[in-house]
Amino acid sequence: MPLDFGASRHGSDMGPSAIRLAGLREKLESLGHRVRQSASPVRTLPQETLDPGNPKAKYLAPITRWCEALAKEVCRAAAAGEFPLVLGGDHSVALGSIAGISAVAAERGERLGVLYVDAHGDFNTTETTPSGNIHGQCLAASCGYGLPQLVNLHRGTRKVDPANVCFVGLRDLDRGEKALMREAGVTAFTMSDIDRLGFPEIIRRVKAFFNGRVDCIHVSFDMDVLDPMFAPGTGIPLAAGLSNREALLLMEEIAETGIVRSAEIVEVNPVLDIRNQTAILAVALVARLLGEKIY
Ligand SMILES: [Mn+2]
Repeated sequence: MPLDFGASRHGSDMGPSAIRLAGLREKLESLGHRVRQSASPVRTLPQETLDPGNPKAKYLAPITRWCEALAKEVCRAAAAGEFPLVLGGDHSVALGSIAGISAVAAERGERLGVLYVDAHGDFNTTETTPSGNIHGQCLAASCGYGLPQLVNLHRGTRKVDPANVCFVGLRDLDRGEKALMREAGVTAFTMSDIDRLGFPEIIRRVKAFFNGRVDCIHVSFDMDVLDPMFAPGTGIPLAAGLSNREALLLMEEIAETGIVRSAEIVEVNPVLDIRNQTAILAVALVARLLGEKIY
């Protein structure tokens, strides 16, 4: 999903190419998976060619249009028994992927959970946003808060119950979004929790959180959750993040639940990267999520 309209720093529209060049298809095929489609189902325009419009929700019209197309494609793939793996793009693409997978879950009468691995909350609305960027509003909208154009995308209802959303790696929240997250009742394991309890205990709690609460999990992975030492190629790098080893282990362990049905990996920005290392790490993370074991 080569869409970077949700972020101020351009370049994550090249993320899917960078991830493909880092060997995604070869890695997945080496694990025994069959890759059905590696080209984007949508054709986007460069951000700089369009007018941002509403300063509190920049590029709202093109984002909703393209995320609608993405939702249809995710829905089609999941309904056909495929594993939709969305390559971002900035995090606003989550609006489309979560809309698509939630439609399939609802049809099957399944409860959807979201593992949101991100340094940021992405839980602003037009009332609280400091930047007007939609990648900072995408999870709030998926949970039913914010502009009706985003909340009602694809199917005119909330996509995921915030009580079924679990964060890992949070370390930077805007004041307004923090209040809304608390009110909504999302669960968060912050970097401080990780430092207090240790990562294995956090993983145990994440798995316990989903166990029995949901029937399927969507993994939404923002590369900025990683420490910039490991992932410099991302739009809003923030110090004191996850190590590559912690992130790889988290993917391996969440895969063990056996109920991960879809995922996205977002905010790979090759313009800011060093020798494509962020995309290379993205491929390694996806591989762990899709069954790779060291031994
Ligand atoms: Mn994000």
